Amino acid sequence: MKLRKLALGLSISLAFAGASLAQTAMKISISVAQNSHQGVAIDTFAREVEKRTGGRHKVQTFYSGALGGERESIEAVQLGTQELAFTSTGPVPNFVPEARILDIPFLFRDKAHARAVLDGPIGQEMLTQFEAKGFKALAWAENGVRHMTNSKRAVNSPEDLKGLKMRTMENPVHVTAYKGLGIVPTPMAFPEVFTALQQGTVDGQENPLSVIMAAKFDQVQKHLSLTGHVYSPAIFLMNKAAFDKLSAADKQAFLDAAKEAVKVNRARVDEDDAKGVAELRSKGMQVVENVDKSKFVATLTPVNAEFEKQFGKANIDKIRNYK
Ligand code: EAX
Repeated sequence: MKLRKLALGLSISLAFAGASLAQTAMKISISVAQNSHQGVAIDTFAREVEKRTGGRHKVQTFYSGALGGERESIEAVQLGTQELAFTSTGPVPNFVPEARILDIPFLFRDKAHARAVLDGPIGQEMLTQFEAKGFKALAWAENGVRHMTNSKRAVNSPEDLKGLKMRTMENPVHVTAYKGLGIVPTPMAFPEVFTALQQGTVDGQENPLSVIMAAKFDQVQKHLSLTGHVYSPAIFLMNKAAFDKLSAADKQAFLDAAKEAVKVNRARVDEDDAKGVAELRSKGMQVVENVDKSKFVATLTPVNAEFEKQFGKANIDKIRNYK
């Protein structure tokens, strides 16, 4: 017993000695809880960075918007006050407008299509466009397919959305599209959403099942509709100067760590999608599973024409038709 305690004490002090040898820990943050598809992503990333750099680099993880919302985290990474962030693409277009195209509603057929585009030449080329804005984009990851929740009524078709006040991300594409669906959009940072729903400042919000569960929105929302209206990418962002300072081997280690994290992140999204409806029902939500998406697509026709003008129809078609 005594020996084991001694051994334990020794290994703890060794661990601390190791930590002091490491360079100061970098920070990475997410806006949702640790027990989530994003939590497993940054936890895996932190572990892999440490392992792959022989403990020379440590990454400290922050959850639930402890360092601010996603827009603030991207700003901090751009400024270099925070080295890393894992964020949905929600606020990204405010920094890298080229990324706007990814958040167009009904752009992707399904997750497999989206993952193929992001991992293929279109997505990889877009990652390089972050560099001019002071970021090293390490990898695309996943937030998930977004669905709508609200406290007022079951949503079966776009008519049911008329006049619903919904929190949206701070994303110009979402705001435009949701207006086109008849929603009254209220852009808001994620850490404020639970309270806004609870107090009735807004009637609803939209997010992937992974986020709805992690944020416990079932406690403040009665209705869920599987609208699947937007595929929501996520991204690992690093301050470019911090990345450039790394040795070539460590650069590769960070990129590989992000890749490993993406695998775990996507697997968790799939798991959440598979069990989400049953779990949210068991918590009391009323779920409309079979939503006629063609009605939503039809309602968005004028909005889509606008997007085609703004982003180029050829660019949108390139993504739509990617195999
Ligand atoms: O990244 O702001 C949002 O609705 C995001 O989907 C959420 O914070 C997860």
